[in-house]
Amino acid sequence: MELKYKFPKGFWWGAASSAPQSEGAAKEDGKGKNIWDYWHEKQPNRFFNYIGPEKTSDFYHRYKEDIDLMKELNLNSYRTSISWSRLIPGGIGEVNQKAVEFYNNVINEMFKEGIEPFINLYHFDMPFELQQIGGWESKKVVEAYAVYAKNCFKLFGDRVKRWITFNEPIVPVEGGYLYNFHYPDMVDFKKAIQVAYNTMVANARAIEEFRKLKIEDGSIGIVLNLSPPYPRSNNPADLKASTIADLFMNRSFLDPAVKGEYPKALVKLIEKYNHLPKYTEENKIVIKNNKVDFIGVNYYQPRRVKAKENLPNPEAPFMPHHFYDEYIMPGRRMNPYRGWEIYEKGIYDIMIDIKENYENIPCYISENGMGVEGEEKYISDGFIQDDYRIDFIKSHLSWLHKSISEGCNVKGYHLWTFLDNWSWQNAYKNRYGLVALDLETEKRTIKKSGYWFKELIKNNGF
Ligand code: BGP
Repeated sequence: MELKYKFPKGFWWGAASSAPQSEGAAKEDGKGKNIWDYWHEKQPNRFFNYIGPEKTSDFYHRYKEDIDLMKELNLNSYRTSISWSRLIPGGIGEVNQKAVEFYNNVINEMFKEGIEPFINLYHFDMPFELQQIGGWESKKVVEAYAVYAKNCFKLFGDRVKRWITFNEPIVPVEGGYLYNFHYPDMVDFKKAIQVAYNTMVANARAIEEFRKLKIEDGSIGIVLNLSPPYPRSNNPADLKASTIADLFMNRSFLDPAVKGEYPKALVKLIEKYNHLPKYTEENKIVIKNNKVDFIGVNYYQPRRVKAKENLPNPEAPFMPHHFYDEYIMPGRRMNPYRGWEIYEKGIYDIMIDIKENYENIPCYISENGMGVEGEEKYISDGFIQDDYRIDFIKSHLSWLHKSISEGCNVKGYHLWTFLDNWSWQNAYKNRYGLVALDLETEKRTIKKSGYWFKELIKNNGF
């Protein structure tokens, strides 16, 4: 068969998920509470149809069945995370042996089936006790994370070679401290900046511990949700708005992770408004000396911006949106269920940026996907005919392919996600999987996209 898009040999084809979104068993075998367990207990109304993280798709008990299915779909790699509150209930102290047994079983089973595990240490799931002492605002939590990370490397690093410190570290900052979609549900720019900074100190501390252990063939990276900002026009005011959005939303994590320092323009801007975080010389040095080996890029939607239309209310809480407005481009194509624009070229623009401005550091697409509500209506012949998802993947892959042909150092593509999973406040509203989950029976059924993905991997292209 003549393929239009052939990918490099050894390309990582797989999918991503996370512990809190798939494991369930939130109260079993000694697992401690994390902020999601707590928030759902206190305010179940914040979650779509009141569904919380206690059940989800039950990977804790069904991991064998799921890994079998991954193999059936030819996945050669898969990212999930370790739940900090499962491994170390309370976040500090003794390691929970039941959790060690579970993660060992998962990792061994994946290797047995020829699927390489990519293990992420933190996917939005702060142990509740640590949130009570300030979460990422607290230096003590940063150190507890470094200890937790070291434990993970020691326990599983003999087999796991690809480690990730954080998934989308900007999201808990936005969700928890600015825009009300994660616990602790605060609106406080100063805290947001401190949390963002401390997360990057924690990232560097974990990398420092990782390097000390000299794990053979091991590499460690970070997963960032990036999008080049697209200004409404070339008007200088729109361009300025776009540059500032870029500093806040992309460079704020990309630069310290890859270059070991923050962009000067960002520091200057935050300083001007008197919001610099507390830091020590030691923090600066640890960030400088501990850079990532690779970047995972999560890409779902572009960010379009324009100059502010109205002066911000001087009494309203300070926000990054003090400097720019979101721009709703006429004629944009939308995924109406998630409310996200679909713009495939974004994936290419990000890769070119990494190539040109970040020394072409190895990277891969660590998430990309399409969440759709009410997919049952597309069932025919007993399974979901999700041609829209196949089209979505194809069109993104074609732009990714173009970036590779222009020399970008792209190692793989992981779809969000393998099996319909629990999505934070949206719970099971939008389904992203290659495999459908029946919430009542827990039955798994491969969708048309799953069969297509299987062929894609088999052919290493389409
Ligand atoms: C990313 C997260 C994932 C996943 C995905 C889909 O930001 O890393 O955890 O949830 O987005 O988004 P959502 O679940 O909000 O629809």
